This record gives sequence, structure tokens and C-alpha cells, in this order.
Amino acid sequence: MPESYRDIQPNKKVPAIVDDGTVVTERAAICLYLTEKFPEAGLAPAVGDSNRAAFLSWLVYCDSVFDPCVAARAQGWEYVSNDFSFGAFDDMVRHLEKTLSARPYIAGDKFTAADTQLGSGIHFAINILGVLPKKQIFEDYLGRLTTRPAFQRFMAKDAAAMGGSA
Ligand SMILES: N[C@@H](CCC(=O)N[C@@H](CS)C(=O)NCC(=O)O)C(=O)O
Repeated sequence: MPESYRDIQPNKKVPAIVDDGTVVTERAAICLYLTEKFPEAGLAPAVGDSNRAAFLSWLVYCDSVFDPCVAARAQGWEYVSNDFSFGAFDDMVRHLEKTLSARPYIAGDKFTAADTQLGSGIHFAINILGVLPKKQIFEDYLGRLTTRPAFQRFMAKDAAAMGGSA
């Protein structure tokens, strides 16, 4: 990634989008930006919908709690929950399990943009980092996400972009 990319993303992280000259960074902000720009896609409960609070909470939780808990565990850090805003790994796993045992998607009965963030995070934490337990409840959740036609279309586009085939 060239140094000049810092003008778009100061920490040289992906993703970042430029929409009509407007830069948007941070995964949660990009999700919100896109759900607001394309409301017809139906990827976020509307303002006033009873699932809106869960959607917002989980969208932010992915980056502010799930991700740092997983990274700390992958690095083998020992720490006290009170010392860090993201708290304890085991509390995070319990929260995930409790929520996913109550509903098919993280913010309710419908797939939302929060599932794109949590799903990719759970997949990475289980299958790449090996720090999240391979529990059936997580496998079932990933199964619901990866069998969606939109996910299949994304994978085909990704493979084509990488020069392979679907
Ligand atoms: N706070 C950023 C973090 C994004 C992030 O962790 N990006 C990773 C890939 S998922 C990355 O760019 N890694 C490459 C690197 O750090 O050099 C966000 O939420 O968008």
C-alpha cells in the first residue's frame, strides 16, 4: 500500500471508500454510510424499527469489542477486563452465543449490514486465527450467511477480480 494511501486512510487500513469525492473510513461508518445511501437494499432496520438499536449496537460492537478481544486473544495477552474498554474475551463469546441462540441474524430475523461485519469476524476468528471455539451455533450462523445468493455473487465477483473462476 503506497504512503499516499494515508491521505485516504490515516492508518493505512482497508477498507476505505471514496464516493463522489467524499472519503469514508472505518468499517462501521462505511456500513452505515452505504445503508443510508442505498436504503432500497434493506440492509439496515429503519429509524424507528424495533431492531434498529440492536443493529447499531452490534455494528459498533464488532469493531469496539469483538475485534480487539479476538486480537488480544490471538496475541496471547493476559489482561483485566477493567483495564480496557473492550472487556473480557469470555464475556464477548457469551454475549455472541446468547444473542445468536435467540435469533437467526445478529440484529433480528433479517440479515443486515451488521452480519457482514460479524460474519467475517467470526469466520476469521475461527478458521484463520483459531481463537474462537468452533461451536455449532457459530457454524450454523456462518452457514446462514454463506448460503445467501448475494454472498455467492460476491464470492464469484471476488474470484473473477482475483483472476480465478467462481
Ligand atoms: N479500524 C479499521 C480497521 C480495519 C482493519 O483492521 N483492516 C485490516 C484488514 S481487515 C487491515 O487493513 N490490515 C492490513 C494492515 O494493517 O496493514 C476499520 O474498522 O475499518
